[in-house]
Amino acid sequence: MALVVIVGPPGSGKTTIGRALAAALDAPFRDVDADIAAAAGKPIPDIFVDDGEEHFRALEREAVRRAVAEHDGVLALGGGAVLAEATRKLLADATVVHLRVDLGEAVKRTEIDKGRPLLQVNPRATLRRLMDERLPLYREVETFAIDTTGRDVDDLTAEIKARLGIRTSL
Ligand code: SKM
Repeated sequence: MALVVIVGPPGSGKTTIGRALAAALDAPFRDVDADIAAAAGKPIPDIFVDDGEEHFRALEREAVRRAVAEHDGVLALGGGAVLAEATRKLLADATVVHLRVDLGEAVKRTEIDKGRPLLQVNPRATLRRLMDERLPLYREVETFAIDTTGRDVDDLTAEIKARLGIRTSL
């Protein structure tokens, strides 16, 4: 069994790069945000509006716990999943790829996406705060980090695959 977990701030490319990495490894891809929306029967912005962020975080902790237990392959977490100490503990023994990105590029990559409830108001300032607050948490769980700023998906995928080769038999 081999699991590769992808973490990083909004706009770091977790879903895009995670999907490409899974294809390159010939392994299944799973996205915890998609799991949460499917289980709730509604999109994530609706969960935030109807039930609040705290409820979303509880759903997220459970979805991560389940996915880590079940999944073989590449698993992308939501940008805020590492806020939960229980989740960080769960990742202590996993292979975790931390995707980094500059603030300017994260703003560009996320600005047209209405599916990001935390970034609807003042996205640049919000992203800066989230990235500052969360960087130590991503670092705590990472096996290695890779900066995605200005790099294309194929190039990143090849580098991650090469670095994983040392650590996993996937
Ligand atoms: O999990 C979703 C949700 O919109 C919250 C979030 C965050 O806290 O950065 C990121 C997304 O992946």
